[in-house]
Amino acid sequence: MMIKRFLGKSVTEAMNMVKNELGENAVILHTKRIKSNNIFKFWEKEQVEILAAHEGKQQERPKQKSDHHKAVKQDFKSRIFEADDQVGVTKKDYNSIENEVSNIKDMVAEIKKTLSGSPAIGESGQIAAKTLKDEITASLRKKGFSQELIDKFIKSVSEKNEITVDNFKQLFREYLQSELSSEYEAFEFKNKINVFIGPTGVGKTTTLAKLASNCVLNESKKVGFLTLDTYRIAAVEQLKIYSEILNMPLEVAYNTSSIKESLENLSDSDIILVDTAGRSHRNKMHMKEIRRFLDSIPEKDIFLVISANYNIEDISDIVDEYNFIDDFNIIITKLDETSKQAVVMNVLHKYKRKISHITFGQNVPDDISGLVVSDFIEKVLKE
Ligand SMILES: Nc1nc2c(ncn2[C@@H]2O[C@H](COP(=O)(O)OP(=O)(O)OP(=O)(O)O)[C@@H](O)[C@H]2O)c(=O)[nH]1
Ligand SMILES: [Mg+2]
Repeated sequence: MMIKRFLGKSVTEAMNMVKNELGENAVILHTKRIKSNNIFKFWEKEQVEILAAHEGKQQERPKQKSDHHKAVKQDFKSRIFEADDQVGVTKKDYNSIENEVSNIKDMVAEIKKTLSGSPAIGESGQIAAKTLKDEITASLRKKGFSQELIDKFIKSVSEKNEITVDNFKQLFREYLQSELSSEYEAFEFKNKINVFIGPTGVGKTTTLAKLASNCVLNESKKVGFLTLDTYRIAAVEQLKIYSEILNMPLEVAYNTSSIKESLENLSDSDIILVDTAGRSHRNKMHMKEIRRFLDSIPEKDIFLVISANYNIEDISDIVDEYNFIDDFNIIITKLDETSKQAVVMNVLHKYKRKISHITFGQNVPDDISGLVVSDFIEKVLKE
């Protein structure tokens, strides 16, 4: 018979030592808790001493789990409980030790994941808040959403909900649907006179031709053109071609004082579409001139035409320069030329002004439509 003394920090540890050295069939002779003598280990208040015996050679551990293994394990556990009874450790204590060990294992696994650089996703699917915020920001920026819109979304939503990897897309969808007015009214001209303004080359004349064609072809309206763009020789020619194809009258006003007369010449039209020269919003002289001719046109609706190719900072500069006008619609052109369709949401989110139309190609009259915000949100989120 072989008798040996084992010292462990806990019953589990001491029993593991017994098991490793003497095997599963060792006999526990005596178990007790003892105080540590080492003054440097004063926090280790107690140790567990087990005196165990085994007949014959040290037992070889079974290599694979089997029924035999389970039976031995069961036997082993019941021996521990017997031993524990002697030192005053109950079955409940043993379970709580087991739980604690398993909690520590989980914590270590989570720390390992964090240190290895991958996001620490816990059992609930939650992700470390900062990492998640960065990931959301990166994926929405890629789609073209502005930083301002993303920040407002994260701030407003995280006050009410816990954002997780799984729910963030749905929360973002709900945020856009509630923040961006999604009431759709089919577009119709409310005023007889409609003026199109905006930077150079954004598609003002082309958009005006698309709208005129739709009025003539679909609504059988009488449309007249007035152009104030006499800066480029080709500008009047461009509108003349459309007016001839559509059989519509065209007036050219060379200065502000002739605008009144030109409008009178078009008085029997149902709708008058006024084209203007592209003007830089950064040029004070140009902006003054726009104010002057807008003042000289009576009751009218104004459409600010902006290209989707601009970034939100440029768009902000443009819209801010035109903020002297109380009310204007925005038309966003050239959506076919950008992968960042979210520009439409950025504008709606920032300005709360109506986007009356979007255009997506050079074809007159097909490549234009009204904006159904809710449908557009779905389209952008799917891409
Ligand atoms: N891809 C694309 N091109 C467009 C769109 N709308 C207009 N264009 C093109 O953009 C170019 C400029 O269009 P215009 O209508 O002359 O632009 P504008 O704003 O009147 O230009 P200015 O009068 O010089 O200020 C033309 O080649 C158009 O065919 C669009 O929605 N998509
Ligand atoms: Mg033009």
